[in-house]
Amino acid sequence: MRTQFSRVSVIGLGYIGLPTAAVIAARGVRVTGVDVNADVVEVINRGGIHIVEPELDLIVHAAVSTNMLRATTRPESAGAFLIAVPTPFKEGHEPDLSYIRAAADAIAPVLEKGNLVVLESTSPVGTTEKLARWLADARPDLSFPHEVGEEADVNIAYCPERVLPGYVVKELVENDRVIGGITARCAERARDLYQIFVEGECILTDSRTAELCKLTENAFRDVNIAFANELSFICDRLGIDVWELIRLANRHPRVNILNPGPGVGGHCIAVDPWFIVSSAQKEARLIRTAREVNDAKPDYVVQQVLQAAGGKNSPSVACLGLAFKANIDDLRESPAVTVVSRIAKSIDGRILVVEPHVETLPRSLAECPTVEYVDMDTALEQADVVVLLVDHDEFKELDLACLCGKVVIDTRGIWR
Ligand code: SAJ
Repeated sequence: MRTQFSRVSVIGLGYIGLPTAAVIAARGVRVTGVDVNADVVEVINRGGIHIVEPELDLIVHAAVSTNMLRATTRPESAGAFLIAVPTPFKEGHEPDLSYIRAAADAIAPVLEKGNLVVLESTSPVGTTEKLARWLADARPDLSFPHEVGEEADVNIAYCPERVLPGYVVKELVENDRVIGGITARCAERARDLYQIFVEGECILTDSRTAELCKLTENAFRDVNIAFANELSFICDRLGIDVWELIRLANRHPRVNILNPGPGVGGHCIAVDPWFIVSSAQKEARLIRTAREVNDAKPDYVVQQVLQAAGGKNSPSVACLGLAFKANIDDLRESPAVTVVSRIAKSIDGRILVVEPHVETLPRSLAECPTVEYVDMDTALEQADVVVLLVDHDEFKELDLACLCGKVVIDTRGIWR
């Protein structure tokens, strides 16, 4: 692959950084991956991976064994730096930019004239300009685009990741990318970097628009899921089957309602809309309300379970699924975990958890004395109440005769 970047450095080797590093390396460009976690660095340098994502093990192993990818804890000089570190929120749903700040501090000493720095982390509007200011403060000997425009020694751009967990390797290559430069030249240089591995279209804009674009995509989905969840509340009040309602409404050619569930989980959709709310408090009314509607759903499910279990002495409740969505093992910000832990706090019976995608309970649940990790047969044999929390394929294939005589709460509508 002919490119102006003879070496690319990826800062943060997590769910996005590691696959990106491996895909670039697979195109014949040398990649240095940087992570603060020495254990992660060691696993990768042995050709292994520390996260679960289909196909990732193969491409990382190939990249490391051909010496195209090497991991380290300290940044080294490179032609381009791609930052993919987390941006969680702090108290009061305010964005926490400390990982980006730490990445800036780490790469500043090795920056050189002619470098490109691209931020991929989901970020509130204005973060890329902040990154430029942090780098400029650390390196007064270099010029930066927010000060001198197109003449800058270092180019800086924002290019958000948009990949769906479970399909990362495919979507990294195939999805279109929105690339926002602090100047037009910054965006063009970043496009040259992404064209090494992206087969989708690379569309150029400014950094602030690209930042809001990423947040908008996830807020759009959150608002649409909130609409579906609100319909589930309305239907319960009116004695109507929400799944039947949505199926019928979606027969309209311009209506496409998403699915209600036990709440919205994961580290993206439940977080990113708050970055819009925090920067435009007064204006972002719908986006804030959607977050509140979705966040209210786990407690609503808990109340349904308590009601169902109400008449029984020490009821046993089977909870099917812990992951934040179907067919993955990721429990981060999972509404299913929240529901299970709140049920455990509210009833004195046994809580029988089935999750075919993990081997043990997460610590927060293992600490609850009434929560047990069991297989499906045990759960269905012993439970009085069955709560379906995740639409895993294993649960879809269940013979519904097993549910006979139980009170069933199906939060995903797969057993209708
Ligand atoms: N969910 C519902 N009902 C639905 C769809 C989803 O309750 O109809 C729930 C899921 O069960 C899950 C949550 O929403 O708990 C989020 O799942 P998801 O599949 O909608 O999204 P993520 O978090 O896996 O990935 C999203 C994607 N963004 C969009 O689809 C706009 C992905 O493309 C982004 O790259 C990713 O966020 C990210 O990293 O930002």
